[in-house]
Amino acid sequence: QEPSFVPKGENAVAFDVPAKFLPERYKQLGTQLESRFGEATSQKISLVDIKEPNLTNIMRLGRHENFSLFLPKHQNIAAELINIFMAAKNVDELQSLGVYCRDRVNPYLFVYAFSVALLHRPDTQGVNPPNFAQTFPDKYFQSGIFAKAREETSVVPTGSRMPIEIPRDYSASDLDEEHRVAYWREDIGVNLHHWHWHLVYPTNAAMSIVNKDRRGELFYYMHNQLIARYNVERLCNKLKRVVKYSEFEKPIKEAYFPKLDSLVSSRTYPARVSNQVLQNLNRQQDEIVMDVAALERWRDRIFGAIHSGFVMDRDGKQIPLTENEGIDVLGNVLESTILSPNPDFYGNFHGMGHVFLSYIHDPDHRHLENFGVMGDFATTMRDPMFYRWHSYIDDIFLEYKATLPRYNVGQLNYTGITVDSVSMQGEGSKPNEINTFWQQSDVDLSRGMDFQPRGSVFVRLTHLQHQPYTYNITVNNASGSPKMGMCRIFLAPKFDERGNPWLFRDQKSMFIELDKFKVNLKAGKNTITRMSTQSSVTIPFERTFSDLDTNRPTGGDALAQFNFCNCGWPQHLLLPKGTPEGYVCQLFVMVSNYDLDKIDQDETGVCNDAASFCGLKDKKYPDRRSMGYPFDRMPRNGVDNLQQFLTPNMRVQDCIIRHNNRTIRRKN
Ligand code: CUO
Repeated sequence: QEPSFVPKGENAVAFDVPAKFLPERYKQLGTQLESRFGEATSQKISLVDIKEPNLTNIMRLGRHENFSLFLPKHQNIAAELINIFMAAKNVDELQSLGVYCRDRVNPYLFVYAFSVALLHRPDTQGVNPPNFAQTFPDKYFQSGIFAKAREETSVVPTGSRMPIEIPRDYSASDLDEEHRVAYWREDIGVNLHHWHWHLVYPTNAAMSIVNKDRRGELFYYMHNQLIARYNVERLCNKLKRVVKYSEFEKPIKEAYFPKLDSLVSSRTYPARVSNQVLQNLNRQQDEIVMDVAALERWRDRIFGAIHSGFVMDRDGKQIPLTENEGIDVLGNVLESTILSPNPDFYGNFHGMGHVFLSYIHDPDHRHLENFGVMGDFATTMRDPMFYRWHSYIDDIFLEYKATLPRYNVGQLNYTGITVDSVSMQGEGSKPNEINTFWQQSDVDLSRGMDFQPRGSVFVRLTHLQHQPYTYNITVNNASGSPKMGMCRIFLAPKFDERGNPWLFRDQKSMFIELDKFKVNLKAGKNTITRMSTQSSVTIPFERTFSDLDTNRPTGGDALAQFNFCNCGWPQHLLLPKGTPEGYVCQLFVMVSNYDLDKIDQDETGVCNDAASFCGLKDKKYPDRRSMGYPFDRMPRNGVDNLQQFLTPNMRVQDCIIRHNNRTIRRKN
């Protein structure tokens, strides 16, 4: 009799696993495993026979190690496993390969590589794996809750179980001023978005997977927006903008104690105490032997490329950094990806920065410690150092952007089109005044807790939320004929940390994108209304939180491409927190000439709701302009402030974001 493995859950489905698929240890246990796992099975899936893949290199990463996509060793292993899954001739073979590998290779690695394959194989479009935060809750929730969850599931029957509440302040206290924005850094939606973005845009895999339209530029822009959003959030919490981390010999004052345990490696994510200094790395086991000086060398060469206007490829040929495509090249150089024209010369600046910071507590492995949260895409945004490091990355991109020609009035204006008024209207609120508050939502943990009694167990977490609102925009089209425009909505604080109005050159880096959409303008007056939930930056609230098992769309085109669909900023953080007294922002709306913006392609399809940050699946980025337009460049001569920047097709409106410090429970 052949044994079966059963995924968890009451209506479990089991694979009928041929004996030769089983790892050696389990082969001996055959029928005993059947009785251990087989009892709740309601359906069995048989598997086709396959030629066993060679996993020798892949298994150099142990089953119980942590997995980091920043480490070149792990990247190469992941690329190899992705290739194995991509090469499967059909879905049946892929399924067999999945079962075969699942019990041999590292679980994080497996889920990553399998997800990338599902996302990129033409025959698995519409497959919907479970929410990553449910598969690996240890990367998203503080470690203390798992013992409680075990207790709850062991003692209390399903139906009577109470959600386990995660307090808002668990990773530090207010003695640490950086903790004021921990609610944002540790938000589940923020960290899920970041994980999914890097899943959609890997640095190392087959060329056909990595080489997506403008992916280097999107690396710049998406992370540029993360920094802008973090800075606005800091200002709302009376913190100054984040200070870039560029002096590698200086102690790092920001400490971080993540309070996360890896359930796979049974280790705590190491902490970083205050005043650590970057050290040379000598970790043989991770195949990382590198001096801090390498980072400095790469940095200097990248600045050299920016100022000379070209990068040099492997053969010494100059690749000019052109006005439109230069940022894309630079993005791939800096990140760095296999698209970098010369990885030996420009190195792996961004990725190795993550690695150096993630090993700062044990640079030569003498304590046998693993990497900290900075070494993992799923956790790195929790750490204050993520923002200091990415501010530096952003600064390098902005240094490059400052070399580009500035937009003249003709490149900004849309002749004949005037934006007459704009406003934000929350339900039951005064115009241009939006409220934020705390909300509690529940997430089911049970999928990520193997070998436990069955049934759901929920955690209840508290996150920021804003009231839904609508933009009302009136536009006059004096051209005499119908026109099409691209409506671009941004928001920035009205004042700097000192309460002074901004210089445009500083404020432009504080504008966060809220939405971007096409508008049809008839001749004469037009009124545009758009809901906050329609934002091109965010995914719907439900997609961050719900158990996708019970909410998955069904049938044909409605089937969501999960991994892609879950790339997107969380709707509940579309707006910054604001302040109790009312934080003054400037809402900016521009209607640009669609003839110059449009990409000729069919844009219908699923998962196109967060295109600003994530692009469109298998399509071109749906906006021809430089990402961040019109704020991506230095202003033309004579423009010192936002008012001077405006052309008739733009409009600014003051608005207030008011934080109400009460907590509301979301109904499930
Ligand atoms: Cu997203 Cu540094 O790129 O983490």
